[in-house]
Amino acid sequence: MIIQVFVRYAGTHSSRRSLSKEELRVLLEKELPGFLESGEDQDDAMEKVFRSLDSNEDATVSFPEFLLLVTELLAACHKHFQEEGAS
Ligand SMILES: [Ca+2]
Repeated sequence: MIIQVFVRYAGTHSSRRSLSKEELRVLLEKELPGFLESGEDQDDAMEKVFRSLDSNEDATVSFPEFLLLVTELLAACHKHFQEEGAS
């Protein structure tokens, strides 16, 4: 499922095997509404997310780089549910 999401958005421009900054933005907006705060800070937030994911600094996010985001999100969700269960 994660692969399908990646391929669907990666294929809209340029290379099908990586996400440009614009493709990542669209993916986050469509699949994770609320992940990026709306408003003036959105560009900054997007820039930070993109740079933190693009570890080899080639200005695209490859699938392994994208998985880092997914891993972080899953870890955050898991932590959230653990805390809910503990209270
Ligand atoms: Ca990269």
